[in-house]
Amino acid sequence: MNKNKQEYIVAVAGQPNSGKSTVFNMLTGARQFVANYPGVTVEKRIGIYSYQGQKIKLVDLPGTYSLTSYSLEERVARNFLINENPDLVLNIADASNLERHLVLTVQLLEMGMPLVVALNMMDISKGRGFEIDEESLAKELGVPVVPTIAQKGRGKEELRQAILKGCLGKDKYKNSLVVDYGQKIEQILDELTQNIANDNRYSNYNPRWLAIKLLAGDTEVRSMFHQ
Ligand SMILES: Nc1nc2c(ncn2[C@@H]2O[C@H](COP(=O)(O)OP(=O)(O)OP(=O)(O)O)[C@@H](O)[C@H]2O)c(=O)[nH]1
Ligand SMILES: [Mg+2]
Repeated sequence: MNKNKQEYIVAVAGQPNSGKSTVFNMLTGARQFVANYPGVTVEKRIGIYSYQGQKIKLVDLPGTYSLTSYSLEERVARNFLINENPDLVLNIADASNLERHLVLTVQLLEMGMPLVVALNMMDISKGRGFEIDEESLAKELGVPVVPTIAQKGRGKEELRQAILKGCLGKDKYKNSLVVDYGQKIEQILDELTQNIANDNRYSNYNPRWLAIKLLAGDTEVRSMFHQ
């Protein structure tokens, strides 16, 4: 448990156009400022709010379709998650385009991030005739799923509640989803994961995630092993 820290840091992650900024504004209101990520000109929007006496600091990550290291935005988002070790990640997913948006959700879970999912654009999703079983989705993912219509301020209270709960007991939301890559690959992954877990140079990282990225040929991760 992680009770009564001075402030909790929540990273807001989502694919472009998922409504990240709108959710961010809904949660934080006017208390916002802008900085840059170290060494790059990517804008870093920070917002602060208090909920039930607890200070929560939101950091808006650049919108990315995934968390490989192909683009600057992806590297910035990924490095923030690894190096700053936020208390929670708030993942904004577009409910009207859910399958595509869950790609990022699964990647965040694979990284071992404690997660709350905001299922945004519920109005558009319903308008298109989609029916999403939020409970089953939350069960499958192993993390809370909160429906929102950020543009209309809907879901604000529920989301703030889920965020606070997640910050206070984040371990419950972690590592609940493991993608099975099939026997052959799993065998290699197991061995790599164990070696990485036993090497304290990589203690900042989720060992299985690093093993997956290494196997996938991720250039940034590969370069870590060539030093
Ligand atoms: N109908 C509807 N529109 C929404 C909702 N949330 C956000 N929008 C709209 O969707 C558009 C994109 O929202 P943004 O908040 O800018 O999305 P973003 O993820 O920050 O986008 P980028 O920063 O460009 O990646 C805006 O026009 C919002 O007003 C919602 O729940 N329902
Ligand atoms: Mg935005």
